[in-house]
Parts: sequence; structure tokens; C-alpha cells
Amino acid sequence: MRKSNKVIITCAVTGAIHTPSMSPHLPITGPEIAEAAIGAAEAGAAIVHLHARKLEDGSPSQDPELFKAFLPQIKAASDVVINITTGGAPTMLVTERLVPVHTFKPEVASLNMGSMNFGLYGMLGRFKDFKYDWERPYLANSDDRVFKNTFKDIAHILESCASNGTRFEIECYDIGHLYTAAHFIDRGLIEPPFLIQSVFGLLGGIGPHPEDVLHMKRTADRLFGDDYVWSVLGAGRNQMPIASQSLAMGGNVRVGLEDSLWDGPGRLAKSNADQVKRARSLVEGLSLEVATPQQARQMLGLKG
Ligand code: KMH
Ligand code: ZN
Repeated sequence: MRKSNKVIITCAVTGAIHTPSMSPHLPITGPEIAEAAIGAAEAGAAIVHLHARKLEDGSPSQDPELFKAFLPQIKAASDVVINITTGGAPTMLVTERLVPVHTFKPEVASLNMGSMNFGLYGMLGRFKDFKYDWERPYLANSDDRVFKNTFKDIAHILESCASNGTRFEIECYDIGHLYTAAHFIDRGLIEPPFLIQSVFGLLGGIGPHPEDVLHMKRTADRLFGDDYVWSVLGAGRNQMPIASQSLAMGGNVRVGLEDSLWDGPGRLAKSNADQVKRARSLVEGLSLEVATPQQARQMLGLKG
């Protein structure tokens, strides 16, 4: 059951998977990412999960100079919790993926709990050309690509961030990833409270069926007991249905254009804030309250 009536909304504002050709509303430049993150925070997001993109074609990049074009602006305008990706893009090596987290030492960083096939919507080399389609949410145009997160990679991320006070959004795309998280907890590399971010509906991971969500929650309950805060994200058109299930089951939600470009069937979201507002209306419709950044810090034991 829910320990608090406060719900943490995370907004993942741009990511690495969607391409500029899929939506004119996807933030690309530093000012666009800053504006999107600040707008999401004003709409109710307590955490913003951030990637950077190259200016020339919008493809993903972990160059810290690109992060410098939005992190100070966000911090100046808002006390929202900053969460920087360590996933980068599936094409990148883990050393490259870690550079911005080592540089900026954020309160939160993502941590992907296993290697997997990853049904991408975009593909390097033709980054500008992909279209987004409500009817065909899974475009497996990355047939030979693996999102590599070996046990060694995961240990390296945890050990190399240990002295920074960064805590982790533990991204679990399937049930086995919960067991991998439990393994690293047993090794003493992750301390409670654990933020478990369950990802549903990517090709290569667990599906978006209510029984999938239930199985994920039950397994996390069994493995982590009272020591974890559960959040979910549903990819593409699964975003709001999965958010609703999580809220009804005591969980928190992640939305944002990284995970879905939609605002309804065939209708592109005009901003990240629009999705946060939609999530907020689900939260308030259930007589729950949206957590402030400070409340999220307390719930997750962040350094502040
Ligand atoms: N796009 C999400 C499903 C990361 O940044 O580390 C995965 C993600 C990975 O957020
Ligand atoms: Zn991400």
C-alpha cells in the first residue's frame, strides 16, 4: 500500500530514442531543454530526467558542454530534482555515458539494470527520417543492437559515483532486472530507499498488460519490502494507462517526451508540461497529492 499520499511525478524531457522527424515539439537545443524542464517543474514534476542532443541533427550526445547549455538555467529557475542519464543511448560505451554524471554530480542518475534488445523508434544514420505512428508503436528497426549493461558496467557506475552522493533511478525493464537490483543491494552497492523505475511496453522488455504491472509490483514488494519507492513509465501509447495503474497500486509516475510523444490517439503532445498536467489530473482525480521537489528529496533520501 501507499506509505504517503504524495506522488512523485518525474518528467523525462527528451531522451535519446525519439527523433526530431517524429515531432516538432521534441526539445533539442539547450534553451529548448531548459524551457521544457522548467515548464514540467511548474506543472508539477518533482524530478526532471535529462539527456542532451547535438544541435546539428538532434541525435543524442553525452558531451558535458551540451548539458551546460541547460543545467544552470534549470537550477536558476526551479528547485526541481535533477536526474542525469547514465544510459545515454544504446550506441554509446559506458565510459562515454558516465561523463556528465561524473562532471555534474547530480542528486539522481539513471541506472539500467540489464542488457537487452531495445525496440527503437529511431536509428543512427537515418536519424532525421523516422516517423511516429500511434498504430505501430514498436518499430524494431534496431534488429542487431543491444543496450549493453553488464554486471561489470552496473558495478562500475555504482562504484564510480559512490563518493558523489548521487542516488539512482533504478530502471527495470523486466522482472529479472529486479533480481539484479537485489543482487547489487546484497553486495552493499545500493542503499535504501531504492527508487525502482519499472519500464513497460518497450520491445525487448516486459509488456504493458495489467498482469505485467501486477507481477512487477508483487516481485518488487517481495524483494525490497518497505525499502523502495516504486515508479513506472509506459512507452508510447502505454504512458497514461500504465501511470493510472501505478497510481491505483500505490506507485509514482514518469512521463515526458523521452517515453512518449503522444497527448492522445494520434495527437502529438505540444510540450512536456502537457503530459505532466495530464499525470497531475490523474493524481488529483484519485485524491492524491503531487509531491514537491523537497518532498521527493525526503521520500528518496537525496542529498539536496
Ligand atoms: N528511455 C527510457 C525507457 C536512461 O536514460 O538511462 C530509458 C532511460 C534510460 O531513461
Ligand atoms: Zn533516459
